[in-house]
Amino acid sequence: MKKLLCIALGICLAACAFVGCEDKSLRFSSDNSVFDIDELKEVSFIEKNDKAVDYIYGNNVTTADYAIAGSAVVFKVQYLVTLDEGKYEFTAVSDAGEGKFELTVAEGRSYKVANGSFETGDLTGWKALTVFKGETGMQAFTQVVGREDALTADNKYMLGYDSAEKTGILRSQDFVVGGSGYITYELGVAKNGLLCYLSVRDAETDEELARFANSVYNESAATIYRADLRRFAGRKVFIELCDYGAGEDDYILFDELKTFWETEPAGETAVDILPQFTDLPTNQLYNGDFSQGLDGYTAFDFSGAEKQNVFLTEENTLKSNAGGDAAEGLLRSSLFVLEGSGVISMELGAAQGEKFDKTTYVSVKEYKTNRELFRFANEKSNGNETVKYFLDLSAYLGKICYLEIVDNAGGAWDVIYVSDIRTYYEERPSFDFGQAGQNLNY
Ligand SMILES: [Ca+2]
Ligand SMILES: [Ca+2]
Ligand SMILES: [Ca+2]
Repeated sequence: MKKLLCIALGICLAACAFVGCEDKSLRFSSDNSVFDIDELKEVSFIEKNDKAVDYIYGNNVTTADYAIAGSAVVFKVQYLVTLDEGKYEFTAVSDAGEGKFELTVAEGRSYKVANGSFETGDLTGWKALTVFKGETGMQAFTQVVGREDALTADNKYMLGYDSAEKTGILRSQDFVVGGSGYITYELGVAKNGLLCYLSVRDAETDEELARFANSVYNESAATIYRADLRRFAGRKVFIELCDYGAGEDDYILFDELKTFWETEPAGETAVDILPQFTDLPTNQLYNGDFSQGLDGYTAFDFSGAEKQNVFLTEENTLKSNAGGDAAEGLLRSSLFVLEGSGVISMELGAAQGEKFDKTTYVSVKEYKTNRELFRFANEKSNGNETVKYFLDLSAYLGKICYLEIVDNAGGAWDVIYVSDIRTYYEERPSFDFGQAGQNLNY
C-alpha cells in the first residue's frame, strides 16, 4: 500500500513539474512596516514576486483605508492614526492565492495624539463640531492654513484665521497623560478667554478637568504654553479647542500640540481657569430674582481691565450695561439642581443687537462637564417689554447646573436684561410653543 501511495505521489509531482504548478502563497516585504504617530507616513508592503494583490482583510480594514498599486499595499495615514500601539496582521488576497503580513504601531502611541501640528495639511485626527444651530457653514475649525512665519520643512501648517464670527469645537484624539505630565501647545488671539479656550476632558466621564485661555494675549504672535497635567497622570483625556465667541478677535490660532514630554518642557505656564463652585445646590437658584443684587453670581468683564463694570441690578432686573451698551462680559450663577418638572423659566429684555442670537444670550451648563445643555436668546422680543421664556430641561432631571449670561457685543441694543429666574416647578407649568425658549446649540 505504501508503495502504491509513493508511486501516486511521484506521478503527481512529476505532473506538476510538467504543467508548471506554482506556489500559490503571497509573500510580503516592507521597508517601513512600523507606523510612528510622530512621523505620519504611509506604511506599505510589497509582494516579493510582484504578484498583483486584489484586496486585503483583517482588523476591520475597509477599502477606503488603503490603496493597492499592482503588488504594493499602501496604508493611508488617515487609517493608521486610528490604530493603538501594537501589531496588526492582515491577509492579502489575489487570484494566485493569499498571504499574510504584519504592521506595527510604535510604542508610546497611547500618550500621543495624531496630527497635533496639522502637518498633514488637514484635520486628520481631529473632529470639528458645530455649536450653533447645526450650521456647518458657520462652523469654526474647518481649515488648516500655511504658517506665514518660519516655513520650516517640519512645521508648515497650523490652525489659522478663518472668521471671528464662526463658532465651534475641535476635539483631539484621546491620549493618556504620561511622561513628565506636561503638555505644550501654541495658542494665539482667542482674546476673550471666557469664550475661546482650550479644555482638557476626561475621555471616560467627559468631565472638564482643566481649562486654559490665552492669558498672555499678544496681538502679533502666538505663545508657546506648557500646561501642568501631572495631577491627571495615567488618565485618558482629550483636548478640545472651544470657540463660543462671535465678536472681534474671537478666534483661535493654534499649533504644535505635544502631549508627551519625557522631561518637563519649557514654555509659558498655562493658568487653569476651570469654573469653580463652592456652594451646595438647591433646586431653586439662589437669588434668582436678583433681590439681593449680584449676590451669588460671579461677574467677568471681557476687557479684563476692571471687574464687575458690566453687570448691575435695577429693580430686581439684571442688566449688562453698567458701562453702557459697549460693556461686554459674562455673569456666572451659582449651582442649582434640576428637580420637579425639569422646566425652568426666566424673563429676558433688550438683547436685540445686530447678531443678538450669537452675542447676547443665556446658557445653561452642566456642573463638572461644563457642557452647554441649552442656549437661548431673546428671539421673541417685541422691542418694548421683557419676554418670559420656559425651558424644558426635563431630559436632564437630577443634573446639577448653572447659568452663564453673556453680553459679547458693544453696539446698539447689545445689552441683556434678565429677571425672575425660576429653576424649580414642582408640576410642569402650562406654556405653549410661543413661550418656549429654542435651543440654539444643536
Ligand atoms: Ca504645525
Ligand atoms: Ca469665533
Ligand atoms: Ca454690551
